[in-house]
Amino acid sequence: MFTLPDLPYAHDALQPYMSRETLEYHHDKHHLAYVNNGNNLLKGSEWEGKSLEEVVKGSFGKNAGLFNNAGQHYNHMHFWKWMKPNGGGSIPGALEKAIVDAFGSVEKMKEDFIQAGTTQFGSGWCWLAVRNGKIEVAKSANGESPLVTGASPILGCDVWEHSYYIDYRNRRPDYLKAFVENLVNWEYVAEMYAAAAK
Ligand code: MN3
Repeated sequence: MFTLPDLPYAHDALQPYMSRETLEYHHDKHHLAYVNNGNNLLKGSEWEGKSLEEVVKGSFGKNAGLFNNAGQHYNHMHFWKWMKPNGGGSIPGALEKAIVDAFGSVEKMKEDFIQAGTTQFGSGWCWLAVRNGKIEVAKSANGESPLVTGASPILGCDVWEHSYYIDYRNRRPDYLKAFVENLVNWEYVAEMYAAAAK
């Protein structure tokens, strides 16, 4: 069964970059709907009792309703932890080195990440993911993630309008810039990198 995790900070803790109102809708209503719909669709399916990652990978291309909700549950479970108050800032050493190896510089990685989020047409996500030990930028539609292309997500930004329209209206690039510069919890990204690069 899927359950809605508490936010790891107060609803107003990410202001002014992400408002209390956005988190009240996004976490308390949107994420809850993915959890409830996912549980209803999981019941009696061949994926009942499997881990969330197994449900996401297994249902992709086979059960669109379950995949959409399980995929979004997986994405949002991490999304809350990929942010923190006073985020952005310095990147832990081993992760920073891997980023520089892959992109040439941290600045280039940020540029490519923001570009991916800006050019994702319609709803979706932009990503940093590890594939064969190397970090890459990706984008995906709707509830998809690098999990379904055989890579391991280590950072994702939700570019569905529900994630930014209250605070940024149509200015998605400004939202992405604020996410990268002021919200990312790089310690959590480094944890996921360490697990994925093993
Ligand atoms: Mn969302």
